[in-house]
Amino acid sequence: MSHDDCLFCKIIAGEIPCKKVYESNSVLAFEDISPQMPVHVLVIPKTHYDSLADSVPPAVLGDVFSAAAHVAEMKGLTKRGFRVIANTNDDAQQTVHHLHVHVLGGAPMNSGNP
Ligand code: DGP
Repeated sequence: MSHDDCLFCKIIAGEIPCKKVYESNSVLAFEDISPQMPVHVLVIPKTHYDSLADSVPPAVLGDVFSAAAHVAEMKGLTKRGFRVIANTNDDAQQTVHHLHVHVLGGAPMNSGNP
């Protein structure tokens, strides 16, 4: 189900452009518009869920995390390592309320990185 006022639903619908990295029947991965690391890709389910706290079916989470691992491999991050982060609701400063994970890597990280 798509939400009319959701930015990421608009990206999925092709109404807003993105730099696509990977796509399957159930997920889309694209470059973050404001990268915080040399590699910063967002992976989103094509079905709208507000966040990780939105009773997301395990199959959807599996597809999202499998795609995150695939994107990390595509970007050459597997050997050196990478982070997968899901900011969830206000305390975590989630700004786009469509479930997404950030795939971050390409340089050493510490606690100061996202
Ligand atoms: P979060 O804080 O976890 O909700 O992260 C949302 C991310 O979405 C943030 O890193 C910036 C990114 N973003 C926001 N608007 C756009 C957009 O229009 N296109 C792309 N590619 N990324 C966006």
